[in-house]
Amino acid sequence: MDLQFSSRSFLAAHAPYDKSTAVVIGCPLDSTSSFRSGTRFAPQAIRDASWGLETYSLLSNKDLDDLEICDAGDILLPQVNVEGALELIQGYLETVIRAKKFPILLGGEHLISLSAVRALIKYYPNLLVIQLDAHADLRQEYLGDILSHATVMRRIADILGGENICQLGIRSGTKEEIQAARIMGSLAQVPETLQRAAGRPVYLTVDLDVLDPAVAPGVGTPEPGGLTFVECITLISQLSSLRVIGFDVVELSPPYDPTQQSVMAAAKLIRELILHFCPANTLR
Ligand SMILES: [Mn+2]
Repeated sequence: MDLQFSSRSFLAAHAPYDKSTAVVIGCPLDSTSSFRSGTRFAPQAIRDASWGLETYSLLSNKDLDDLEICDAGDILLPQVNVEGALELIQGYLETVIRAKKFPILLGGEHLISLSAVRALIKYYPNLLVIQLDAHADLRQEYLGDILSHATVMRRIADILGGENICQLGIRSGTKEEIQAARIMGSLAQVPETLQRAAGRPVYLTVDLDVLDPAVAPGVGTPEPGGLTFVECITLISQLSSLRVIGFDVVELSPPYDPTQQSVMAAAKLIRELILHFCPANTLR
């Protein structure tokens, strides 16, 4: 008899670290949420919900069981010392990158993407970031903080230059943010994104609020007028030719959705992102 047990890991992510080609890392940072907190509960909620899915995807005709994924668990983070938490996440990520493993970050609030970029830029100087999000996140500062989920893409632009960011799905921002985005040229459509990202290492950050609140109401800052689930998957599959070297999914806030449809959407989105972008057996 083939004994099978569920676990607290993400679906099918049961490879030992040493043998894995991809690593799931929970980053439950939940410090600067301005409207609705609760993202610290997201990584484990996503893992638990993922067991409601199949490892095989009809959408991509691929199976998680064919990949060597390790779920490393959640990083123990300080919640008040934001810069300290960001440095900690960066350190973990650098270890994973040096081991040539594909990082899969489960947020947490959007600020964790800054740690990812700070780590990746050391190894991929030609890095381009693609952001799927309702919000531009380009404020210079928010409520007196320069480090915030509302400023994260501005901090990333400070590192990479705004021309190395492609923002998709944006439907909210201040006049100043949108002006800044236009000057940087970061607001992009898919064809332009493909052109700019061709041949370059790409980090993909997916804020779950890019989905419509009817699909995913359990997020920190829901914004009406978003993508359907199918539209979001279609968008991701249009990016599948790109050399994505890691991704995060952020801003899920499970306490705001007792129906759990938001966490199921997040888990399925992550399954598809893994199947689209994780290397099969060879490390890259
Ligand atoms: Mn965001």
